[in-house]
Parts: sequence; C-alpha cells; structure tokens
Amino acid sequence: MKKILVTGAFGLVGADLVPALSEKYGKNNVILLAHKTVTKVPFNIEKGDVRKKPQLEKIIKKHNIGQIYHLAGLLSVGGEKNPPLAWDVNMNGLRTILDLAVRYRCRLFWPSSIAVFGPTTPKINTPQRTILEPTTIYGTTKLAGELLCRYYHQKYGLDVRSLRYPGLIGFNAPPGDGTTEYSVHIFYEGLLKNSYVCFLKKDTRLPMMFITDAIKGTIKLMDARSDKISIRTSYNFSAVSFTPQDLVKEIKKLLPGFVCTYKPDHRQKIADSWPKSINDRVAGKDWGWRHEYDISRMTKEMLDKLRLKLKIRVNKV
Ligand code: AKB
Repeated sequence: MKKILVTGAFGLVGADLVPALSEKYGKNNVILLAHKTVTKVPFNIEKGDVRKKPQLEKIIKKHNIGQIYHLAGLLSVGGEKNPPLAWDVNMNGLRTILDLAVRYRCRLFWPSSIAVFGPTTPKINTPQRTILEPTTIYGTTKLAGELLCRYYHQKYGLDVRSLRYPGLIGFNAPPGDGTTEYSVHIFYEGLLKNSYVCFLKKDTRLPMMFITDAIKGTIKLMDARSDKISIRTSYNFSAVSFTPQDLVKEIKKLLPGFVCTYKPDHRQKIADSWPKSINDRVAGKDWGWRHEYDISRMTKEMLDKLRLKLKIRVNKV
C-alpha cells in the first residue's frame, strides 16, 4: 500500500491522528514529518521543513506516499506574534504540499478553521457559504488556503479535502498557541492547581469539538468517495458550542473545589470576531458527519485521560 505522510504530527490534531491512522493502516505505513529532531517516539519519523520542496519531495519518493495530512501551521495567537512567519509557514508550506500532491498524485487533507469567519459573518448557526472577512493573519492564511485548495482541485484535479476545525479539545498534545485553547489549558491547571485564570470573558460562546470526534470526522472525510465531496474549499464542521462559564460548571461537577477567574486580554478580540455556532449540514449530507461527544462526556474524558497522563491519583484531587 502507498504510505501516509503527516506534517505537524506532534500538534493537537497530529498527536491523536497518528495513532488512529497507525491502527487503521499499520504503523509502518504512517510517516511523521518533524521540523526538529525527535527521539524516543515509536513511529517512522523524517526531519523536514514544509517550506522546503526538495526535502519533502525526497521523503515522498522514498516512502511512496499516497496520502498527505498537512497539519503543520501557526494558530491564531501565535500568528499575531509574527505575521510574516505565519504567512510563510501557512501559505508557502501549503503551496509546497499542493504542488507535490499534484506531482505524486496524493490525496491531501488540509485543516482550515472557524478563523476564516470574521465580525461581518452571521454569528449563529453560521452557514457553509457566507461572508468571509477574517481579522487575523491566521484566518487570512486559512481563507487564502481554502481558495488555493479549490483552485488546485479545479485546475489540476487534485483530490484535496478540508474541514473548518472549531476549537479542538484534546489531551495527548500540549495546547497550542490559539484562542480556543483556553479550553485545554483549563483542564491542566484545574488538575494541577485546582484553579485557572481564563483569558476570555466568561460568556464568550465559541464552537468546540472533542478531539476523538475531530479525528473520526477527519478520517471519515478522507475515506469518502470523491464524488461525494461537493465542497473543495473547506467544510463547516461542528459539534458543541459553549462558554468558559459552561465549561467551568461541568469541571466543578467532577472537581468540586475548582475556581476559575476571568482576565480577558488581547485574545478576547479574536474570539469576538468568530461565530458562536456553526451549521455543518452539508458535511452531514455529503459524507455522513455526526458528532458524538457533548460537553459533559468530553469533560469527564479529558479529566480521566489527563489524570493518567499527569499521573494524578483520583483521591488526591
Ligand atoms: C485557534 O484558536 O487559533 C485555533 C482555531 C480555532 O483554529 N484553535
């Protein structure tokens, strides 16, 4: 079988996608791209930079790659710290991968985000096709990336598929430098300190999804028949919507002494520019997307899994 390449393999999505792909296709068929030297990881790793075409081309040829999950990129908060770098990594990285995917006839997955939406987008039940006027460099690269993906599909017949990820909540990788990531930090700090200072206002409602649902949806999209894919920019992809206050309420049910205080900072403006809930009806109709986790089930699973990861005994919290 042709192998699968995952870039950004150590980020929030990669850390759960790689084990899922390895289970489905076999560990030897999944190749991880790392931009730093990584040791002691039981996977096939290649070192490389997504912006360097010759490096990547060598890896694609060497492993006979047939599918690429291109996850490497900067997020909303990290992007604002260094906009030129965000543009370079997110756009030039994507262009390199698109070109190589055409040349080696690979099926490609690339994540977009709710960051493509902006203050002028309808905030509730945001439709698939709507106003796209993002305010961050991250959202701008995601919007340009979506259009580039569709262009490559139309011009070169590339089988590229994409999802507009909402805020993802997972436990395998440490939280990234994003805005919705308060919803991951809160679990670590809750377990380690029994308190958390939230950088968003308590009533900031955002679309969110547990990582298990996100991975299931991502693989389902990649497995779907090509003629079922009517969207070649990026699918709206949704599960639950909640505020920091809602999440605190759920955490308190399982960590009764937990205290959250609110100190909104520059990240509030980013969160305020995004929708509160997303309509993903087209993903449901085209390839059968449905989420499983609600906020309560997700909270319990996060706490259980993080306790194991952080080696915290239940009777001590
Ligand atoms: C971020 O907050 O930057 C990301 C995203 C919603 O794409 N988690």
